[in-house]
Amino acid sequence: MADRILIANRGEIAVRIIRTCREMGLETVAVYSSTDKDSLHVRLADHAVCIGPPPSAHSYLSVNNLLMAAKGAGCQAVHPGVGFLSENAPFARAVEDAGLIFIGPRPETIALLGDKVAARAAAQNRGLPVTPGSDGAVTTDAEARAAIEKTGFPVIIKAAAGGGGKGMRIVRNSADLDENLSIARAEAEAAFADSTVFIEKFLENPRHVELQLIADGKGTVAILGERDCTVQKNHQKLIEESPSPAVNKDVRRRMMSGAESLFRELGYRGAGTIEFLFEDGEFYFMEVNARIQVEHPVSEMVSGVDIVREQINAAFSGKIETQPVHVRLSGHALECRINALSPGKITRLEIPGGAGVRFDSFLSCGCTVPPYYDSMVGKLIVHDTTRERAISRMERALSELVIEGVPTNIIRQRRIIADKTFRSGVFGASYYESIAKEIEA
Ligand code: MV4
Repeated sequence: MADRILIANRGEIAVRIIRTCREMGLETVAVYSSTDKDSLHVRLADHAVCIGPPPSAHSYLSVNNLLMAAKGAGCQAVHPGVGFLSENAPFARAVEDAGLIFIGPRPETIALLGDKVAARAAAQNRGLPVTPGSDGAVTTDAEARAAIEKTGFPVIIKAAAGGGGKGMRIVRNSADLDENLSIARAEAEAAFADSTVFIEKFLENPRHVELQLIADGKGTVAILGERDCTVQKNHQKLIEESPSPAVNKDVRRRMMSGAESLFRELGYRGAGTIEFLFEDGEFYFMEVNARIQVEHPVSEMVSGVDIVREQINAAFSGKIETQPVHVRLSGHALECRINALSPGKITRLEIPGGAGVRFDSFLSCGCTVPPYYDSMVGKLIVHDTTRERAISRMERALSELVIEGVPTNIIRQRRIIADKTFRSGVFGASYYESIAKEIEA
């Protein structure tokens, strides 16, 4: 009997995972909240189980309901996807305690990397440069001031349990420090039930560059190049590409060497991403995402590796197919995230195609975009030989994409792709903000 995998997620990532499972001859069990009963992931899976009402706290975030579904459907393994419980160490542990395979890093690895203070120390120990800042957690005003003695202003206060921009505060002068520290600690406590924060020198206009790694859990680590995710609005990535237009061979080699060392030391298993800030030719470790990421297709397009397949390989057999020395990256890939600007029913859908074009989505004509979850409805990914050609191909593919019934960000993505600063490749964190007025007009 084929192995059966429960996909503990919804939307485009559930669809993405089901596709690879099907190609690997693995049976799939979808889970859905009542609002998602007609969703594409439910139709594509071999089996489907309702796990509760629409609010995610009672469905996609319910460890108990997910485990009941997995055991009831006779699953051997659980894939958490992205978001929801994908970086939740107690969930990974509960899956393993139920005698199932968790398709992701070991629970201890997730726990360590989820603590941004511990992750920063681990990275520093493996020789990765980190942003100047506090040596560990900061609780008192005096500890904060001691850290800032070394860094100077401006600084950024980040939550140890945070990540992805949640609960961050920029402080530009001494007078504002104490108040911001207490607000940051209160926000961290409210959001993550953990008030631990740390301090970093604030870089004014860095790029966001991250490495995609896959590892077998026993020290074999393959790196599928970098992704540049500098185009962000309110910490939400909008466009990702590989390779980065800003990273040269020397920077890439140094980044990769420290990253490989960190993942080997951790005995990391499965797919993971190391995020860096990059400014003035220097890179600084930011955090590790111990899961597959939304933007993984960009790395799949330049490497030819199926990252979901390698996650499953690592979890099931402790082996990956990719040999680290045989990774060959070719051409340039771009991804535009397609977001619904409000929920509703899709009345018309035209999907782009042709050479080098991929559309990962859960949309179909007549389906609904529910109000309860993430607004991302799809990702348009293109690949071509050079950045210039990938941009032309994205422009063409976006012009073919038609979604009616709900307003989307397609027109905004077309404006960014047409923008001369985007095309120049020379921009930093403040790029989106600087063009937001024209883009959102
Ligand atoms: C920073 C930073 C500047 N200095 N840390 C963290 C979460 C991620 N979403 C963005 N984060 C940042 N951390 C220090 N020490 C600026 C950002 C940042 C950013 C960085 C690169 C590209 C786009 C960005 C958009 C907003 C914030």
